[in-house]
Amino acid sequence: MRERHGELLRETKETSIECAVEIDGSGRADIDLPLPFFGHMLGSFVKYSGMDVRLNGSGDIDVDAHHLVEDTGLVLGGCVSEALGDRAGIARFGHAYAPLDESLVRCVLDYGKRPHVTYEMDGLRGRINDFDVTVLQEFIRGYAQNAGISLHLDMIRGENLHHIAEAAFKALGLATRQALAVTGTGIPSTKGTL
Ligand SMILES: [Mn+2]
Repeated sequence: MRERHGELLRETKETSIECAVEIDGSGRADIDLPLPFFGHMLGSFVKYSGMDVRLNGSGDIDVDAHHLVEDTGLVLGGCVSEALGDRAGIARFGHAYAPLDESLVRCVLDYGKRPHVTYEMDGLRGRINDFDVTVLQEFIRGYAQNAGISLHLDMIRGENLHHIAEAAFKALGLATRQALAVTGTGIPSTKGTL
């Protein structure tokens, strides 16, 4: 099988992000971001996705975390899309429930190049240290947009913000691992193209 590898460098006046992805990895995350909680969440996603991801990012976090979190999603999603090429042979669909103690989140997705996000995470509001966890939605949107996925993320229940967020990123990783598994040879679409 072709090596499924993607890399991107994106520099704007707001952020600078460099990223490399191996889809067929071992869940190794080498992440350097000035947002420790967000880095921890990305590490969870990567771990359960089975991909290897190296990502270095910096940006105008003195404004707020919004730009860097959103742009990290765009760049990581772009790397994954590049790595997947024409997406021949992938399972395409994936779904997972991830519990973390009292919290439970469900992720259902389709890597079929139809970007869409339904984000029903109403309990994920507040701050962890100085980090506003509502901004995690910007990562999800950016990632879905550039990875080309239709994504439904639903919080079933939860109390602790750290647990809710981490359950969401684990569910995204688990569902991604399923969807990107190579299970066939052809383009997984009745249209014959994605
Ligand atoms: Mn944790």
